[in-house]
Amino acid sequence: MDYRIVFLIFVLITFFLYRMSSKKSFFAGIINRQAILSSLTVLALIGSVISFVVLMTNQDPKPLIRQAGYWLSFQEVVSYADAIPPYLTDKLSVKDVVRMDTDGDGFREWVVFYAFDQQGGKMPLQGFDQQDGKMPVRAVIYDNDLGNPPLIFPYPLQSPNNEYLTQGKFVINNNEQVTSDKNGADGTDLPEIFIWGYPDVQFGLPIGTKAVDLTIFHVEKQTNVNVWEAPTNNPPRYRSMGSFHGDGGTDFDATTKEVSVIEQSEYIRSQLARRSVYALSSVNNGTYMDSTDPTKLGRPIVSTLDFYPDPPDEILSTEFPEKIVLAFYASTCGSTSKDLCNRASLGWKAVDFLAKGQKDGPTPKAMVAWNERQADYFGLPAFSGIKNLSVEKLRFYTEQPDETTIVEITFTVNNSPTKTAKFKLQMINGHWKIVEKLDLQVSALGN
Ligand SMILES: [Ca+2]
Ligand SMILES: [Ca+2]
Ligand SMILES: [Ca+2]
Repeated sequence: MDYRIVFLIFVLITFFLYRMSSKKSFFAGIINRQAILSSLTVLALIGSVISFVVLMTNQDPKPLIRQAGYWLSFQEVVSYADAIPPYLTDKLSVKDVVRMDTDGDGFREWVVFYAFDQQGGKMPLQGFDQQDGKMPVRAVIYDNDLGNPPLIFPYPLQSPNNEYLTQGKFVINNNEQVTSDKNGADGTDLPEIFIWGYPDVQFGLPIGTKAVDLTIFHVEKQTNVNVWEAPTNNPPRYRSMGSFHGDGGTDFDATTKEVSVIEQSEYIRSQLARRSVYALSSVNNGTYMDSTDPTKLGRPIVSTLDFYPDPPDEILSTEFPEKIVLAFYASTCGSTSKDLCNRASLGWKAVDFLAKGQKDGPTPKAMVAWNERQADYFGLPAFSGIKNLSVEKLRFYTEQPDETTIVEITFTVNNSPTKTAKFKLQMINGHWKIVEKLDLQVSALGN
């Protein structure tokens, strides 16, 4: 919940009621109109103050509300926070309890999110965030559909590598179908469970915030046909299908069922990022995991360095030489695809990224290769119609005083083995241009 919106609503109501109570004709004829409006104004004002305090201290009020409900019920409702035994309270706290029908039987299970303290320090007040909000979070679904009388039984939402699901803020939903099967109570196709993590979000969750973590769970069909029997979690009731982490964002495509992951940290200076796309693998039980090691993600169908979020409008004027090299290779693509060739539609011309040379001077070697159609000079099979272009690595060297620099690119194209090429670039009339290919051993430019 975004408490900024709650605060705004309370402030607006307060002002509205205050205005109303000062108008003579409003609610005419109602006895004690003034008294009613004044009480409402005071309530709205209290709401404004409380939501303001919540905003200022970045505390989640829901644990307090739950605790109040627990005491008001004479402690007869189940409180997951109070159910933690004393010897665990230092290490564990309840972050949230979500009521949600996770298995399609019409009953809303309890999804309890626990924060773990790994440092061994004292846990903050039950459910309250620490100031940086970064605590490993795990989740457990408590269900009541087996046993006589019913047992409230925990089914953990275990990530494939038994790691925590995220740190900090999270969202759970089951709005998406990843696999189609008959795993529901009466043979229906249950949607999968998504847990999105937002480790760096402090206040609520502003609309449009990109999730950093995503773990997807498949609900296994209830194998215990005798509802009187005690439940077990072997095999796991909720099986993880994939766990993704990308500091630049993690996204699920509802049409293709592909998950794309953006990793930004390596190339943050030039707004480049590694974009990886993971597809469901039919070999490994219809998950995203590796067929031989189910604790690891399978190989992505695409993994390339790319402009992030988009290339600059004036690509030729970029101040980052590595972007020029990346754009040169992208400009040789034939048609748009999910790899670096997703930039094919931009209409870049390969020759524009090459140095022309001085009038009457020698033609730079890269331009000679272009003129003589020697695509091989760049490690390319041709200068156009390239397919499956993925860039594994870009290395850039410090710029020299004479406005030259080196960029090294490691890439694959048309599914051929990985190649590495190193280029000298020069700033000419405010534009970085590729001058010539260098020996791979060269690590500095001479004069
Ligand atoms: Ca249910
Ligand atoms: Ca159930
Ligand atoms: Ca499904």
